[in-house]
Amino acid sequence: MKLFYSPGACSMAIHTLLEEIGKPFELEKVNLRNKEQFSAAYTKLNPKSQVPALQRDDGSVLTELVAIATWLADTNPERHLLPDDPNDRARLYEIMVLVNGNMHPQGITRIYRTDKFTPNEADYEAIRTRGREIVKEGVGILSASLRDGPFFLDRLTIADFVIFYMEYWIVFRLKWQLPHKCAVHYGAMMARPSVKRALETEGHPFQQA
Ligand SMILES: N[C@@H](CCC(=O)N[C@@H](CS)C(=O)NCC(=O)O)C(=O)O
Repeated sequence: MKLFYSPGACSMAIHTLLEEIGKPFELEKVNLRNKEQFSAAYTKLNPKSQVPALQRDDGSVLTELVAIATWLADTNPERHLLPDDPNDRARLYEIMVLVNGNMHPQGITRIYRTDKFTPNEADYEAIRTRGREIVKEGVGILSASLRDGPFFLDRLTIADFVIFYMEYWIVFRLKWQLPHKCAVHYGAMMARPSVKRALETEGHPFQQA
């Protein structure tokens, strides 16, 4: 199994999850700054030109981090990373979609990849302001959705790895203070050996900036 990732990108959710599962995997870096996601070799693998992408042992490639996380949880049932209870499952997808389907593509992307929203540089500041508002609204919902802690449900699940990458960006990219419940969640994730290993491998992205 091989994870195509970029240091500090949302692929961090899958990288940390693979470390948590603890089975062997390979890593291949796709340097987004150098536009390697658009190379012929990579687009053949993932026509969306994005990370993460997971190449499985049969050669097939899975994209979309929520789908990859779900597949990893389902194929490693002994780790109990996905609940059976329909209500818990629904809540899990509700929060993962908030983070990965709204805060990231509508908020963070507006702030850091403003060019995706307009060709007109004069509009950049207004778009970035709206991006910050979207992330802020999302953090409010996320914080209200967390229990007293430390995890999203009463035990570690795939949602925690998805929430974590957003918290990491809020801390090290936006340099905002996390609300209390998010800070507790973030602290618990940062303390996990799996997360430490993944961050070490990725070179602690954004932490020196
Ligand atoms: N919907 C995709 C989004 C992945 C995504 O946006 N990845 C970003 C990095 S955080 C990327 O590869 N960006 C490269 C680009 O847009 O050029 C997922 O959930 O996996």
